[in-house]
Amino acid sequence: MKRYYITTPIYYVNSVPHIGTALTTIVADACARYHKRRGRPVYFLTGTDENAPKVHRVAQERGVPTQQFVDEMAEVFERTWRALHIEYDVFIRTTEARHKQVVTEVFRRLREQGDIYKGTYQGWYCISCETFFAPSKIGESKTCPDCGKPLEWRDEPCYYFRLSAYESRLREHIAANPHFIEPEVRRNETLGFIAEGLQDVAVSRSGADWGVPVPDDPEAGVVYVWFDALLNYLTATGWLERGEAYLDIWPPDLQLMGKDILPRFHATIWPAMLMALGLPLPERLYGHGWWIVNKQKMSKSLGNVYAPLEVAQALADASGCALPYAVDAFRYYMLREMPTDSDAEFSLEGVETRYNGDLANDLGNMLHRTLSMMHRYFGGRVPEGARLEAGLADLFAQQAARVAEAYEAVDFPRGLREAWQIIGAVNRYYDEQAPWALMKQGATEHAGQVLYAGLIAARLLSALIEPAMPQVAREIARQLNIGEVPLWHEAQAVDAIPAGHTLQEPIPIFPRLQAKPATISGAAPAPTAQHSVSETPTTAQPTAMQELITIDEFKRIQIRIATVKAAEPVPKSTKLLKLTLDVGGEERTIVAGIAEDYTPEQLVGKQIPVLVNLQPALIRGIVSEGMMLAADVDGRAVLLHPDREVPSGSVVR
Ligand code: ME8
Repeated sequence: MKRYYITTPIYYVNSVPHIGTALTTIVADACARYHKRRGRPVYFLTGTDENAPKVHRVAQERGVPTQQFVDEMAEVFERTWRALHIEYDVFIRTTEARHKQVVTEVFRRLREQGDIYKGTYQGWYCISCETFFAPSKIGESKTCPDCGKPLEWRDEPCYYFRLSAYESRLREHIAANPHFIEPEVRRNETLGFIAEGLQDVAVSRSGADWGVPVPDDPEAGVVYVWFDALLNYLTATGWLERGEAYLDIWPPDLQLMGKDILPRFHATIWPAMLMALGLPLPERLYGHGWWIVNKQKMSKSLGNVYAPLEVAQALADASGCALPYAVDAFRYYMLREMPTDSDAEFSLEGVETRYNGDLANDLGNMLHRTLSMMHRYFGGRVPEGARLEAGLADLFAQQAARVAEAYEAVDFPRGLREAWQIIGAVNRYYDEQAPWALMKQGATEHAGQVLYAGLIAARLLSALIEPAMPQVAREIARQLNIGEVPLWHEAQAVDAIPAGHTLQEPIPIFPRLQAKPATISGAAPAPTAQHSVSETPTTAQPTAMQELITIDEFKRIQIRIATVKAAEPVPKSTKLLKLTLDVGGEERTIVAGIAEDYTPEQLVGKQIPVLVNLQPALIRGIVSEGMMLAADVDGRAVLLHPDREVPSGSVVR
């Protein structure tokens, strides 16, 4: 059976992994895991692009032999991907002998059949993008049309690949295969690129001494790095040494990359090379958008490049979450906020908001309250007669189908949103049915039935979220005591946890972030809370469990005395006031619904209790960082004051 073949680009090793390369790799890993969970054999390839002139140049600048440099850097990539729970089947390196053999063989074949021919190259080259540009694309400034850096003039004998000969076949293929290039915006970009007319591509560089030598012509230098790099996808299937057997992997089913390397390289040169070789083309090329930071492109000079493991570690430190689960939380953020058609803003505040909202409040809380009540009321054993209500069973099945549909389309934001509908449904069900009240009334069997919904939902979710959060999925399965995370179709069974089944003690997977928002930002760029907070429904607090809490639970609530420094009405609202508070020397903004009971003047200078560790919420465009507490008298707010003036920031306990 042919394996479902998924690839990421191979990354240049002159810089370390960042949230951009992590995005493509995590999306690929999530796709690979999803298809495996569906029971399909998968072949997942990633690796490093090591023959580029810029890689050689950086090694030289650092005074390290280039081979040693690429060895060390490839190791950094492999270590990082493993730490991010990336489960690739093959890690390819373009300095491997087997790859160089493939490049040599392809070059020879295409030259023999006339698709590669010798000429001279006169023109401009961008070493940063490793790209030759036609004179028509370059203005007076002689800077790269893609990255803006200065171009180098080249005047050298050179081999060309006859790309122009494939223009009409490429157009036809794209027209006949609507899923060949996704999302649609990339397809249009590619068609636009082809419409400008395809020129033959220079595929050798003379005078270079790092890379794959042009076969049988030592004077010609080395093979152009993109011609070399694209062939990695073929090398990894064993095309050269496995005879027809390589067809158990080839062609790629899904090639993932960022939008910058799709139209010209992956959707034009690459398929044309395969057409020239007479090989089947990839089924689908998917180009995601870019992360931007503070509305700007990430770049070393701006100092806004984030390292994925540092983000995960900071999240673990700030929350007390175990590192593997913080890594999964980072993966969740990457997929939930993934830029698909357009670019998306990456921010640490966004990571925190998703963590506290979707993971601690929603998923973590649902699992924890289900298992806690199961232990409290039923000694941790599934009671007799528990079964899932038909309405919920239908909803779970429908949501699982929607998640699958979205994952197939590489639309993880949608897939995860659909999965979270299940959590919302269970939390609402608990609130409506109030199993704690049922227990008090002696309706034990009914209470068991209600809680069974949480167990079945958690089991199903372990499978649905596994592509995004593999370690968390495993931990859910462990706490449910069901062994392995179920396969996709097994996960749909609504009676899979039998009466008498023993559950493990609940252990919170995602402790709520205790410190105030933006704790993990540290040395990070200026906050961009606006974007990330607005994506989240205003503090979607989980439906509170109407039952007694422990002293430890109470200790997690931080209330402090704040002094109101300024107060003003919120535009277009009759109920809201924006308060600027001093909390022990720290300034905070909160939005309070007391405009009908107090004027701004009555509030300034007052000391009031404020819940300070509440997840921030975006209210009428204002980020509210806490909640003032007041007595509720028939729906009217009545202020609470300390008995005498106290230092601002005093703890209330
Ligand atoms: O291009 N947001 O390698 P590369 C999202 N070696 N994705 C980003 C990004 C950002 N801010 N910055 C970079 C190469 N990327 C070649 C590939 S394949 C035969 C050869 C993505 O190390 C970018 O779009 O420059 C691309 O998919 C990947 O990181 C490239 O990394």
